Amino acid sequence: MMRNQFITDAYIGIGSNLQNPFFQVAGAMEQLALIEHSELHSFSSLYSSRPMGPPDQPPYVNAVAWLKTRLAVHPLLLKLQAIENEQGRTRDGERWGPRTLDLDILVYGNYSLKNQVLTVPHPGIKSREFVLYPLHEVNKNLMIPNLGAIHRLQPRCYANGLTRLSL
Ligand code: ROI
Repeated sequence: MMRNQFITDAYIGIGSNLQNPFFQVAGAMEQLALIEHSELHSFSSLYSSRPMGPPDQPPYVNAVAWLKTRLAVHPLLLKLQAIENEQGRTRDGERWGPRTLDLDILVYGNYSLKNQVLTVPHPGIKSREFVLYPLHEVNKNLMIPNLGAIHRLQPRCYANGLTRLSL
């Protein structure tokens, strides 16, 4: 397994709108806590959000996890995809269609990368309230490579009915 000598702060976006999304997101948190060479530092509240993409799909539950990891970015991506698959993710649906579990690497340290399999920081961050609000909740001091300070980005993004779910 490719490993890093150093510990990197990685922020993972979690989304689900099928098969009890609340349960899917909670299950994902448990699995994230088990990723090797990594530690789940903290996680945001769960949020209910309006679907981005085709509107004829159920609302989403979204959250963000903050991991401290020694995994390099690609091995980390493989771990996330394994968790998605384990929780019944299928990839045959329409573009931006409903999904049981989506795990995205939002930010990986101060690293910036773009290739066919992966773009980091995640290209959608800037315009997505369901990413920016939970990200701001977990780390108000976060600096996002190429985009800037979370505390400037979050208030500029329309909340679009995003609601924090209390446990
Ligand atoms: N919409 C919301 N609200 N939350 C998501 O996590 C989400 N994920 C997606 C698309 C289909 C773009 N829409 C979403 O992948």
